[in-house]
Amino acid sequence: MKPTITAFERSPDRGRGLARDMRVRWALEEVGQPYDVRLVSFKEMKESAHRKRHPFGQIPTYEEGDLTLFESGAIIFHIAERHPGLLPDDSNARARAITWMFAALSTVEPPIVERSMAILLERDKSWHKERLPMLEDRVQVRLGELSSRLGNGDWLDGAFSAGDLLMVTVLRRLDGSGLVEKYSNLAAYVARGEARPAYQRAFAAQLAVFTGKPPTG
Ligand SMILES: N[C@@H](CCC(=O)N[C@@H](CS)C(=O)NCC(=O)O)C(=O)O
Repeated sequence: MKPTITAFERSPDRGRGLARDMRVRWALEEVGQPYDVRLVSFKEMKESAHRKRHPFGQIPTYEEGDLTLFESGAIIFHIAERHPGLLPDDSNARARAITWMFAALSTVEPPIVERSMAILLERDKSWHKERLPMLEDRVQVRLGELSSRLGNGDWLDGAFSAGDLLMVTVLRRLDGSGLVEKYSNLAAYVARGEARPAYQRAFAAQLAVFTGKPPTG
């Protein structure tokens, strides 16, 4: 059954692929599953029809027959469980890949989001300039640790997995900050993810929403 996901009708990132529907699109492209997209405005996201899909009035959501899911990590786990290609068959390798999914969402993403939110919402506060270096330090600590673990590897643990998919999308949220570029292996890791044909298709599809023109290529 063809799933339907939700995405911003007009993404605040202007098509840079930083919104979390991008990770769901990418996962669906990796496993070759076609999907439909329901675009929602900020107003619609907070209305009861959408809150039935997503209790917190956010995107992305995922509908497939009777099943409705929210939380990008849970959606990607669901996709990875039902299709080959995003989680290894070996049970220990699979458990480690799932661990990287959690690491991306619960250890690496929070300080990155906190920094972005501070820049977005607290720029005019008198204490912003004092707080920002502390938030950036927290991000740098995580990036340094991740960089050490990745070393010369192409991916975090053997073959590309849903853990890498989430980690790359999380690191992409630092786009334009120059922070990832301080770690050449992390910058190469993100570029490796972005070079995947499935990523390219997903990126083109979300960009087409913003430009109003069909994806090319
Ligand atoms: N933990 C959630 C976060 C969802 C989230 O923050 N979505 C953003 C878009 S990337 C959103 O809908 N923001 C609008 C809002 O919160 O009002 C997930 O991973 O799906």
